[in-house]
Formats: sequence, structure tokens, C-alpha cells
Amino acid sequence: MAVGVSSAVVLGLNTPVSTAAENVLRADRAVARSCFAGVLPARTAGVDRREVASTVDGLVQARLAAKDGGSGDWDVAVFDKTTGKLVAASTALGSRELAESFVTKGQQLVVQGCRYAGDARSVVLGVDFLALTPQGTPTPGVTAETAPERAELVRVTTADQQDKNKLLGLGLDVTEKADATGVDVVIAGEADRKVLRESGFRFEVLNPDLSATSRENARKDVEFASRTERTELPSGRTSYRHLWEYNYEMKELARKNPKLVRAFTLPNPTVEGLDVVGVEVATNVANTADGKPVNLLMALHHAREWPSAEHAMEWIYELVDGYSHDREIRGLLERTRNIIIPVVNADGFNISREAEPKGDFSRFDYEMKRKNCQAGDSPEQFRTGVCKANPAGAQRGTDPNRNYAGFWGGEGASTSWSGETFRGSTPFSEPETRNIRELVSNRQVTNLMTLHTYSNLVLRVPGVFGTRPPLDEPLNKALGDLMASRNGYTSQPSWALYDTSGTTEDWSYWATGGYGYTMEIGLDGFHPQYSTGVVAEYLGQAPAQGAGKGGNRAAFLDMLKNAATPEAHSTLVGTAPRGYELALRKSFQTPTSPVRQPDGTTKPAIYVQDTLNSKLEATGGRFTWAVNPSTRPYVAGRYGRDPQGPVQQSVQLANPEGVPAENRRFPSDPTGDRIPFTIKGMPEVDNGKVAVTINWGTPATDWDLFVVDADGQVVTSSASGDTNSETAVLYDPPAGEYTAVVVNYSQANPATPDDWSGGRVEFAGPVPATYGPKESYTLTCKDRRGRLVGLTDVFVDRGQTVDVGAVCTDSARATKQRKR
Ligand code: 0X9
Ligand code: ZN
Repeated sequence: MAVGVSSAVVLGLNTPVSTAAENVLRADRAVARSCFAGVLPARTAGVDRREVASTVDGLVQARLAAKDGGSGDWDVAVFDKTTGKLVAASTALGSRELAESFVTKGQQLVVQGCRYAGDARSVVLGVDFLALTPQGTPTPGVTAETAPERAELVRVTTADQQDKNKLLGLGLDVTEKADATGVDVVIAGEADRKVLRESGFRFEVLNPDLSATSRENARKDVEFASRTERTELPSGRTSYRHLWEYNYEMKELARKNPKLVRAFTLPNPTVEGLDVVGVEVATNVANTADGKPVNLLMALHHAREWPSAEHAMEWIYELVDGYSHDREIRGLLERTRNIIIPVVNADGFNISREAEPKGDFSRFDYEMKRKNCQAGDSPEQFRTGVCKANPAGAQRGTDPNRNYAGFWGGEGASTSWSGETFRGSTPFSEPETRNIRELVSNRQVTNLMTLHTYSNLVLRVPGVFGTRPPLDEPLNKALGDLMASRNGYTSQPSWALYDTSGTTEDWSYWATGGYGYTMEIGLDGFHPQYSTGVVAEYLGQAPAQGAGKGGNRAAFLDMLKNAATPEAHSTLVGTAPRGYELALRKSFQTPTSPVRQPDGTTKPAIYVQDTLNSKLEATGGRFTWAVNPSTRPYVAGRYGRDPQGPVQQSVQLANPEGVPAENRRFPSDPTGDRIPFTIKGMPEVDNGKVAVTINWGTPATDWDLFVVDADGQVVTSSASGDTNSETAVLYDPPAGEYTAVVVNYSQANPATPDDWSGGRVEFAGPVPATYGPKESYTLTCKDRRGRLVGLTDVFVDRGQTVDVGAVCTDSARATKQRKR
């Protein structure tokens, strides 16, 4: 058994390769350099290495562990001895490293350890080889459909929100490409195809061979990198980074800019034992309790969404470069703190990025993995093995973007361990979501953006329709629209696509009041060609929708400027002696959704306790503290409006003469009855809701209903099967001319058509706003010896500045707030 290593692997065996004595790497000096750039000559300062031959066809794992709890930063890299090519590397901030990749039996390897920083002269090395059954061979006792299969992209027609929820519930790989009439879904193989067929959904194939597209993209990426010296990206990067490059670049940026950049490890390592790394960028970066607003940009909750992490990484370079070259960015870095976490799901990304072969799409296709590496919820026989090679393949894991507490357990998440949107066993059951939760709970994160791919969207809360928008809806919309004006994306609330529960900002926003957005970068796939998905989208160049508008870099700048705007969040001012510590605390519980069960029933909501606790280190005299509003949006109330006029009279839709021919391809085939109608507006009427309905005789006949605006866009639809009516709904519709298109999908008996009738448009007023109670923070002050010297409640709204006075020294006054 190699020292410091233990892995139980169902698909392989754990083979010791060296004795304990050989397992300690030593270097007298620390040298800050890349360990993975190449094999360094023997006896180079700061380096030690071992040579091993692989005993298996399978995986090599090279681990480092600190010796005797020593502090220091060692990195590790594994090379093929013959070619000198890099096999795997690991570059975390400390000395706990795991480099893992595929090797063949007999392959000669060089394992190189590098002492990057710190005073640990030695570190423990463990090397393991894990034999794998060849891909596609079922493990004994495990039935698996493993042969590479035909993967395709299909467009599934959905009638309405309820239908979308039903589709989501199937656990298929549903993309964000969705509108009023349907959703794009990745069909990985026969099993998925069967699920879709048996569900009764109608679909049309958009890309019959996703594997070919994937291989083609990989080939073009190699080509692009070889003919491009440097891109216009802030880093000049020409290809997708590996996990070790992200971590290494972050620590190099911190080393080279110690006053401006701080690299840190998030509190929870991943299931596989990887550290998750982030950076903070601000003037005087070390003083994290200086009261400046925190702007958080993170990416890669989903393993295969590589461009998202690239965008986050480029933004770090943008800020660092901007500090010395751009007055505006310099000013913003003086007024805000920026936290960037490029790879939230480190396990998943590492697997997806290193996977071979590309474009397989079988259950063992790790390139298209979405989730994390959680195995605790899998059936017994799938619970073992390292994540790169386990009997459940890429099906293993929890969807980190369904595991946050916000409305957890509701629609739009899978209850099954193998579903692509599996919500996890409980809210925050995963290390990845706990990392973000702890960060957001302990800092005043006034602005949060989480990057995903794909579909060109700027999404805001809520993700679940039934939640109704928060009172901040107009502000949330304004900032979302502004960012969308830079990248050309569609700005809308998340629910407008379909319900999703347990997503990042549906926890962070409703619990803290910090703005929260999801951006879905790009239009063609989870990791399209680097030149389009990263370079063009980031910079705003053709073929990106943001060409000439500034691109995502400009959108990120809008977010940062918003963070720097006091009117956008809340502010506490007061005075405190130097070295005193102020703390702002709030503890509350929020219900999840009623928890959906696999059998369709629901169990009561779970009450999840959150504690928000942030600190300010007084510098003496007056302080300014940028904070989120004290009242949670969850209790503050819901956005709505009081009716400004009467509701419009209902309108009858007359069925034109004759029955249109059967048509299963609307809107590509426009055949159908067309009945124009008018939706009126202010000052005459105030419509909050419009419902268009048709009826017919037998559910065996199928009519579909679409509503098209004056530009010919389908704005809503209703296209269910097995019913004898359809109702299509629109909320807060713009006044104008519309057309109801009634499509004859199929007739029970074409000889005697069952024509539709009873067509009508009905109107309802807007839903008025509701207002909840106000919540407070508890503000405390401790003196330099840690004694509590001040305590008061603080109520502060968005845009408001509250003077808490001399809270540390004058507690009588401290209890009285004074609004400036
Ligand atoms: O499903 C997700 O987690 C996100 N989309 S992705 O394709 N990147 O996986 C977006 C979640 C928010 N979207 C909706 N509420 N529809
Ligand atoms: Zn995603």
C-alpha cells in the first residue's frame, strides 16, 4: 500500500509501487515555478522525483500529503518518461495534491514533486495504479448499457409550464435552449430515447450526431491553438485550461501581485479530495474586513461547461491588468472587493476536461459529465470506485445547481440519484454548495454571478414560477437587461424557460438580498470551439451576439459598477476605535419547497437554518460598511402592481370556414386556422393576465394552440395531447395585435373531422404587490481583547444609509438608529 493513499476501487485493484522510504520527496529550497511545464533536470533546486512503471491499464494517481502537518506548498506532475509529455498534474495552494489520469500497462512515468513555497522541506508521495476493465465491458454483477451509442440533440415540444415540469422530471439532459413551444434535450443513447418515446412527448432531431460535432470541435481547437500565438483575451490564452493551470495561474497572480490578489482554498474539499481554489482582488486585499461591497463571480458548477471557467479566469486577468492600465477599473478595485472562483466543481471539471475519447456520449462518457462526484446516494453496487472510473459512469453525482436550499425539493430537479438534475439527499449535502454557502454567509456579497453554458441568457430570480418575483424585480430586471445589452443575450427570469429549484441564486438572493444572476454563455453547446465560446463571447466579437456591444467583459464590468454603487445595496456608517471588531449577524430559517417524492407525492418542506455573519475591522474614527438589506427578500414581499384600470372584455374567436390540413410541424409548417385579436392597454384597460382557450369533442383528436405577436413570434402556446381543450397564457402582455393559430395536429377520424369551437380570450387584472415584515441584523462590537462592548439591532433597506453612531463606546446611543 502506498503511503498516505487508500482507495477502494470496484473496477480495479490498488497496487503498491514503492516502499515508505522512497515515498518522501525532499527539496532544500522553495522555487516558485511550474511543475507541469516539463521534466526538470535531476538535482534542480526545489524539485524531487521518482520513476515508476504503470502496473496496469487504467489510472495513475499521484498524491502528495504534508508531512507532520508542515506548512508549505508542493505541487506534483506526472510525465510520460519516453515522450516527456505531461500525463497529469496538481497545483493546489497547500501540499495536498492529487494528480490523476489514464495510463497503459508498462508505461514509464516520471513523478515530479516541486516545492513551490513555504518551509516544508519534505512531503509524502503516494502513487497508486488502478486497473480498469476496458470501457464498455460490464463489471460483474452490474448491468450497464455501456457501448458507445448515437447521441443526438432533439427539440421536444412542450405545451405549457406543467408539461415542461413533466419533461424535467424525466431526468433527461435538458438544456437551457427553451421557449414558449419547447426545449432542446441531449439524448445520450437508446436508454434516453426510450424514456422520451415512452413519455409521449413529441420531438424533432436537431443534431443527429453530437459525437461528430464534439470531435470536430476538439480538432478545430488544436488547429486554432497551433496557428494563434496570442488571443486578445486579457491572458492571451488560446485553448481551454486544465484544472492545474487554473490553480497555478491563480497562485502566480497572487504571488506577483501580493497587495492586489489573494488566493485561497474554500473550506470543503471535494468528494475526491481536491481543493477548490479562488482569488480575491482588491486594493489592500489582505484586509478582507474593510467593509467594501463584495462582488462574487463564479463558474463551473457543471463539469462540461468549460467556457464558464475560462470567462471567470479572464476576468481575474482583466482586473489585475486593469489595476495598472485602466483608471476606471483601478477606481473600482479601490471601492469593491472581487471574489472569483473559476471552478466550483473541481472533481467534475477535471474528469470532463481530461476525458478520452472525446464525443463518446455513452454512460461512461466523462467528457459530457454534468454533476459532481457524490456517490453516497447511489445504489450499493454503484457506490464505489474513483469518479473517473466507477460502475455508474457519468451518472454518478448530485447536480450542484439543484442542491442549494432555495426552494429545494420543488419542480425542476430530479429525485433520482442517476438523473442529470439530481437534487442530492438534502439541501447543501454537497461540498461544492457548502463552499459557496459559507462564503456568501460570511461576507457581504452584494453581487453574485454564476456562469454556465449555454443558450445566451442572463437569468434572474425566481427559478420557480410559483414563487412570484421579489419586490426587487424592477432592479433585478434593470441590471439583467443592462448586462444583456452588452452580450446580446436574452434577459429574463429563470422560470420563463422552465422551473428549476435549488439553484445558486435562488438561495443566495432570497436569503441575503445580494443581486444574483446566472449567465448561460454561448449558443452552440456546452464547450464549443475555444475561439467562439471563449474568445468571441468574452470580447464581444463575431460570431457572438455581443459583437460590437462589448461582450461579457462589458457585462461583468456593469455588475462590478453596480457593486460599487451605494444606492444599489445598503450602507452602515458610524465610528469605532481602531482595532475594534464589528460583526453583523442574522440567523433565520427558510422553508424549502414541499419536497417532491419519486412517487409523485410530496412531503412537508424542510426548514433550513442560515446564519449570516460578517465582520468589519475598525481602522479608527468613521467607518462605512457596504451591506445587504437587513430584510430578506424572502420575507420582504412579492412584486406586483395595483390595477390601473379595468380588465378588458373577453373576446370570442370565431372558427373560420373549413378544417385545416393535419400539421405536425408547426411553426416550420405554418398551416392552421388564424384568428386575429387585439390586446388593449393603458389607459383604457390594465391586463395582468390573458388566457386564450379552445375546445373540441374528443381527446382522441389533437388541436394545438399558438399565440403569435405582430412580429410573428410565438409568445405562448398550449399543445398537450389527450385533452379536448387548450389554454395558452400570457402575463402582463404588451398591448398590440396578436393572432391565435390553431393547428390540426391529428384527427381521431379524418373522415369526420372533430373541429374546434368555443375559442375565446379572457382577461384578468394584475396581481397586487404583497409586503412582509421588516427584519433586522444584530450588530455587535468587540474591543481589542475580544470583550463585547456594543450591541444593537439595525434595520436597513436597499439604497439606505443608516448611522449606527459610536456603537462600540456609546451603547445608549447605539440602540437608537438615526437615518441620514
Ligand atoms: O439547469 C441549470 O442548472 C442551468 N442551466 S445549464 O444548462 N447550464 O445546466 C440554469 C438554471 C436556471 N434556469 C432555469 N430556471 N431554467
Ligand atoms: Zn450549467
